Amino acid sequence: MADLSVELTAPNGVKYTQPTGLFINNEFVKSISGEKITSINPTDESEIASVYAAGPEDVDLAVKAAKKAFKSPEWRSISTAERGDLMFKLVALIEENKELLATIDTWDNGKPYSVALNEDLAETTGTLKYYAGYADKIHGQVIETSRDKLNYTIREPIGVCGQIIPWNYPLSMAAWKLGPALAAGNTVVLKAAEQTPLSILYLAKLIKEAGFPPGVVNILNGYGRKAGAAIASHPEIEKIAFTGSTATGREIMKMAAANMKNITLETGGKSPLLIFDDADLDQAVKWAHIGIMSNMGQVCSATSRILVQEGIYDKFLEAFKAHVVATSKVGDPFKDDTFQGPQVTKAQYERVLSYMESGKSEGATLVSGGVPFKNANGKGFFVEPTIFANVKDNMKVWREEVFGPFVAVASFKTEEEAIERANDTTYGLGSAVFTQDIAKAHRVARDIEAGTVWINSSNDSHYAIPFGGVKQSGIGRELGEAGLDAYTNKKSVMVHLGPRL
Ligand code: TXE
Repeated sequence: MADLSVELTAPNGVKYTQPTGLFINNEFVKSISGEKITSINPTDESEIASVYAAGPEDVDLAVKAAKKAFKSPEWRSISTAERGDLMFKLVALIEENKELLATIDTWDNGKPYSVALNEDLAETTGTLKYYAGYADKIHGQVIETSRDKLNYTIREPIGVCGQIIPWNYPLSMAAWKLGPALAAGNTVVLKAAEQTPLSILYLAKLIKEAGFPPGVVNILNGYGRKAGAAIASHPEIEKIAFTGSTATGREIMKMAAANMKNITLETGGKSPLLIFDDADLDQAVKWAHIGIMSNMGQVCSATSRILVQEGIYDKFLEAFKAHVVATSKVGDPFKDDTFQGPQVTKAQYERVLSYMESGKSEGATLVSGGVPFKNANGKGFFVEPTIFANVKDNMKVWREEVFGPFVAVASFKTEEEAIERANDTTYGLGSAVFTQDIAKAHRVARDIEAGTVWINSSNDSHYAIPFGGVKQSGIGRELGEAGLDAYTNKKSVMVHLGPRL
C-alpha cells in the first residue's frame, strides 16, 4: 500500500504509518474518483495528511463487500462465542495501541491528550468489550399462548448497516456503532466525519489484524453530501445509524425512507441543568463546569442551559465564574495542564464566535469569555470559555445548540417554572438536577422531557446505560441492552402442535 499510507510524526514526537485509503473488503484502496480530503490540525491550522474520499461508486463497492460478508460462512456460520472473541482481540489491539490512537485524535481533533487517552480510549475499549461479552448471550424467548402452540422468537442480525458518525469523539462514536452491530452479527459500512478521518483509518488496520473476515467492517471517509448521502439512500443497506446535527438527521431520515430502513438517530441538544436553592453549591458548580466545558463543549448532551433558583443565583454565578476561570486552562492539547484545546474546525470556531456576538447583541450579560482566545502564534481555533447570565428564554443563545464552551444561565422562582422552562425546547437529550431533597429530585426527573436525567451530576454517562433523545434529539437508543436491540430483528416462529384441521 505504498501510496495508501504516509509516514507521520505527531507534535508530541510519535512516529507512525497513517493509512490513507478507503477500507473495503479488508484492503485499503483508492477512491474511484481519486478525490481526497485534507485533515487540518486545529491547534495551528497546518495540514496533517490527505486521505481518499469516497463517492457513491465507492459506497456501492463497500455495500457489496458487506453484503457478501453477511452471507459468508466465515461470518454467518462462526459461533457466537467466536464472534465475541474477534471483538475481544480488537479490544486487546486497541489497548496495545492506545497511546498512538490518543495521539492521532489529539492531533486531528484538538482534544486534550489526557482526555483522548483516559476518556475516549477508555470509552472505546469499554464499549467494545461490553458488547463482545454480549455476542454469545443474545437470546430469543419462548412465549406460551396455549398447549397447542409452541411460539418462540429468534433475534437475527438486520443485515448491512450504514453508520455515519461525527467528529467530536471519533473513536468512541465508532465503538458505539460497531460494538452492538458486530456482536449481533451484522456487517457494516461506517463513514467517519470528514473533519477527523485519521484515527478511524488506523482502527481499520487493527480490525484486519484482529482477524475479522473481509467485508464485515468497511470504513470510508468522505463528505456528508456525497458519501453520507450515498449510504443513507443505498437500497441494499437495511439499517442506518447516525450521530450528528438535527438538520442532517432529518435529511437522512428522508433518504432512508426510500427503502424504509431501520433507523437510529442521535442528534442535537440544548440540555438544561437545574440548581435548586437547597443544592450542594460546590458540587453544582463543579458538575456544571464539566457538563458544558468538557471536550470544548462539543458534546451532544452538554448541559448548555443552567437554570438557578433565585435564592442562590448570585452566589452560584460568582462561584461558577471563579471555577471556570481557574480550571479551564486553554492551550496546546498536548500539554498536561490543558483543559481546553481548539474547536475542531474553523467552521465550528466561527459558529461559536457568532453566538458570542448574538448573546451580546441580544442583551444577555457577559460574565466571562465572549472572545477568541489569543494564542502566542496567533494560530488555531481557540475561544475563551464563555458564560452569559440573565439570558431570556427567547434569545438565540438560550434556544439554539452552540456546540462550544459556551453556557447560558438564567434564574427561576418555583419548581413548576423550572420544569416548564427546561422543557420549552424542541430538544430532549440530557438534563441534570441539583437538590438535596430526594423527593424533589425524583419528581423533577420524572417531569423533565429528556432521554437522560442526571441527579447531582452532569454528563456522567456509561456504556451500559441506554443513551438517546426524545423530541428532536433523536430516535431510538444506543448503548446498554437497548443498543443491542437496535441491531437485531425479532423473528417469531409459531409451531402448531394441536389437532389437524
Ligand atoms: O454535523 P453533521 P456538522 C451538531 C453541532 C454542530 C452541528 C454541525 O451543533 O455545530 O451539528 O456539525 C455526515 N447525508 N452536531 O456539520 O452535518 C457528515 O459527513 C448523510 C451534534 O459536523 O450532522 C458527518 O459524518 N450524511 C453532534 C456527520 O453526518 C451527512 C455531533 C455529522 O455531520 C450529510 C456533531 C448528508 N446529507 C455535530 N451531511 C452530536 N449529536 O453529537 C452530513 N453528513
